[in-house]
Amino acid sequence: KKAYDFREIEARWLPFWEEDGTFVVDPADERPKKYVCDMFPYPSGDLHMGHAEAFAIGDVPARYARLRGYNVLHPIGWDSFGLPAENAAIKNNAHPAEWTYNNIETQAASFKRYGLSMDWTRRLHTSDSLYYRWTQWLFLQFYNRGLAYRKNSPVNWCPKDQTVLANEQVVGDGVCERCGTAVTKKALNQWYFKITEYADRLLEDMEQLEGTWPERVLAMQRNWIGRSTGAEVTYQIEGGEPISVFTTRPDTLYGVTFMVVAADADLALELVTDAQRAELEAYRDKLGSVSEIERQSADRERTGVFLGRYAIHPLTGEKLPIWASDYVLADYGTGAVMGVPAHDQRDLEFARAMGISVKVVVDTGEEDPAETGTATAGEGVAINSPKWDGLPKAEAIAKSIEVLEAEGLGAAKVNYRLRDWLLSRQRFWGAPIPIVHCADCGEVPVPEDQLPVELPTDLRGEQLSPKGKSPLAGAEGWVNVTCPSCGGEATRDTDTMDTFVDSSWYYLRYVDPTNESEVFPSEQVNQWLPVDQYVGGVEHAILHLLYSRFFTKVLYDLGLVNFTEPFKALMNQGQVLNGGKAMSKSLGNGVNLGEQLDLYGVDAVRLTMVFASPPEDDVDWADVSPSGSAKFLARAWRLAQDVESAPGTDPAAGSQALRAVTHRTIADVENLLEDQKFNVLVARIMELVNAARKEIDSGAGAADPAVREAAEVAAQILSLVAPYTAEDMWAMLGHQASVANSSWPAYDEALLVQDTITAVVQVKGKLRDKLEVPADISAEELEAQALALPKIQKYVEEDGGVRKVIVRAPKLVNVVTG
Ligand code: ANZ
Ligand code: ZN
Repeated sequence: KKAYDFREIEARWLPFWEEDGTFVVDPADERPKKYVCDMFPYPSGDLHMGHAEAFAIGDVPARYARLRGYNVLHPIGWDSFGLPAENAAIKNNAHPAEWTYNNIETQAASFKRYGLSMDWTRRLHTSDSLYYRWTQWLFLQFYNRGLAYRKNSPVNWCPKDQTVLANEQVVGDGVCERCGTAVTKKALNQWYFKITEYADRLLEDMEQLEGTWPERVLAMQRNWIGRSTGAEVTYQIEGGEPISVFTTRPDTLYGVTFMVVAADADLALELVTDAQRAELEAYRDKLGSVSEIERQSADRERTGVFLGRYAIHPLTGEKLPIWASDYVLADYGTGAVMGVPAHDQRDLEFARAMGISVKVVVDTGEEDPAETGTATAGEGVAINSPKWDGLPKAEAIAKSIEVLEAEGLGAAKVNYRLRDWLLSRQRFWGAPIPIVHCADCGEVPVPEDQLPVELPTDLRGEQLSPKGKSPLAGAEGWVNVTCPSCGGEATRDTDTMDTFVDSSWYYLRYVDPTNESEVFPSEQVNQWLPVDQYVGGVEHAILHLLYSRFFTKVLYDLGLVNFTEPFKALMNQGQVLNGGKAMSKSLGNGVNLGEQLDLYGVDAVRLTMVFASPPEDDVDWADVSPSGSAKFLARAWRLAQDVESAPGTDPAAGSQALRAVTHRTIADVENLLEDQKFNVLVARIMELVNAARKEIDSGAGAADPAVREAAEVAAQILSLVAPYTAEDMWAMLGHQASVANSSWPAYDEALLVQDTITAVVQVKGKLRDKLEVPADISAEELEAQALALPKIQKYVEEDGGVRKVIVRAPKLVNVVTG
């Protein structure tokens, strides 16, 4: 008999799937639809262990849905714009397209080898003009609705990448998400999407995701949107225009002893007196290099400049000194804060540093903050607050708002931490922003019939290096155009879009990726979407997922889709570690995926990934055994090989014990798939294979029809994780078509109730032991099992051996001795 040879098996089945079109969606297929989507890859080099894990996991629900009779869409594409291609092009004096499409081909070959159940005919690349033409078209729809606009303001700037960054791309303690360089601020004219207009809907619609998205992702989104309720209060300024502040604690109004404005905001310049101007400017000069997170951090030394001006307390008429400091952010609330040192820690630190008085207006039962240095921010009762003295916090807040509104001093207000999405980048390898700037007409959208605005193909190497403005500005032939509106001289916008714009809508495009006449066919999109199962890393918990949710809502408002959330269910796979640490070049603990595949085979690597832990947990490659997986696969495969020649007869005629295991396995695996416990599922196939092997060895051999049944079920379940081996088993078992398109085995309810009963075993009429046996056990079998019990053997021996055995199956055995 031939041995299990994964190389030979892979070489046979890979071309089969391709020729068979096993995973290609048939548009005429009328069965119910399921859309399983993996977050698409970025084409950096070849596939790595992280891809191997994520895609092995994502293939499980896709293949399961297929077996359950759904018409499954499981597509793949590439997120192929972005900086690394540009950096490679600069280094190699090439065009970013070369690096990008070479890598895509390499990855595509690896993905195919990996045996994923994907429809390769729907492949897309966001850097194809066929795709980005529609990214540009979408930008124009946003623009026409007033959801895309340009403004000049201080933005996050990465000095290394020489480009702006969205707030979401500033991570850790204020560094560039991509290169780790400390992010600075720079005043620039940039394009934004008005995501803030959707803040409430982004929050409310999370209701649809409750229970099907990981709770921590929802929490991160909620926190990022950061809804705060409170009040806006207006202060009169001596010798100046009134200013408003946002506060979550209007009940502390009587405790205000100063005001602070963001030092980097224009407001500071407007308020400062001539005498203080030089000091303020010196302070502002130092600010540029300090990150926002650092500025806000609790243990930072409080610094600031007195502006020489005073605000008037709206209720008491007291004079409040106005300061500028870096702990107040220019773009949150109104960029100005009422300082309540007794009840806000940062205000307290500032007041103590500047010698400003502290006034307690809430009695929390704690000691005086001015002495302890700890602000009392918790529950308490209002004191020293004539208009709401004695009220507990919540009531005091309500009352204070009532007073403010009645006296025209302020109003209730909701604030969001969420900022508009800064989408323009001063980089080359992205979708050009389809706007033309004309001296006479201003901003002019490129007419839709002139899309795409294609990237020039002649810029290479050094011409792409970052110079603080887009390399596109240097392509004169490209930049200079006639104004679509007046026909006069005009220039193209030279910025490109953040790649997160590309990835905010690709899952819609998979429905019809080569469509040249529309962004997507709404009717079909409404049939396929929302995506039933989305799979990807938790690193996208905010950025990509928030942006995609925003896009979907805008598309809904545009009447292009009939749903408001793009991803019905979300699964976040863990990371692949090695020795407890993320694999990385610097640690030298990287594992090469290609080598693992060569060594153990695709199925063994896939099985190892799925078996190692529940999908959402990390996999530590140092703790797993791909060679163990390979051995198991060989064992499973041999099972089919042994059964191969045996005739297929009614399994009901076979071993009932094995049938019970098989059917229990099917039923349990259904639940495990439902609960996404894919690792336990692998353990259950192993048990099934072992039970079948035992039956071959001890029972009626491979000819037992129950063994064939077990082998078939094992192949079908195994096809979810180890498709090559499963396919080969299925063929050996005599099937013509792919196991992937067989149907999920139905379990027999009657076989699940394992009717057992407790039999008592007596020696000379005395109870000596008990036995758990099937209710339909035969008298012979019961007698044999009873006599085999060690305790019984001991008594029998002491009493002079067996004289006679009385059996009342299934309940009683009495051994008469002597
Ligand atoms: C007075 C006060 C008293 C405050 C008190 C808090 C406690 P969240 O929850 O994040 O919305 N604040 C307002 N605008 C700010 C800005 N641009 N930069 C820094 N801080 C700002 O926080 C709102 C609170 O943060 C506001 O309520 C304000 O301080 C401060 F016992 O006003 B509070
Ligand atoms: Zn014009």
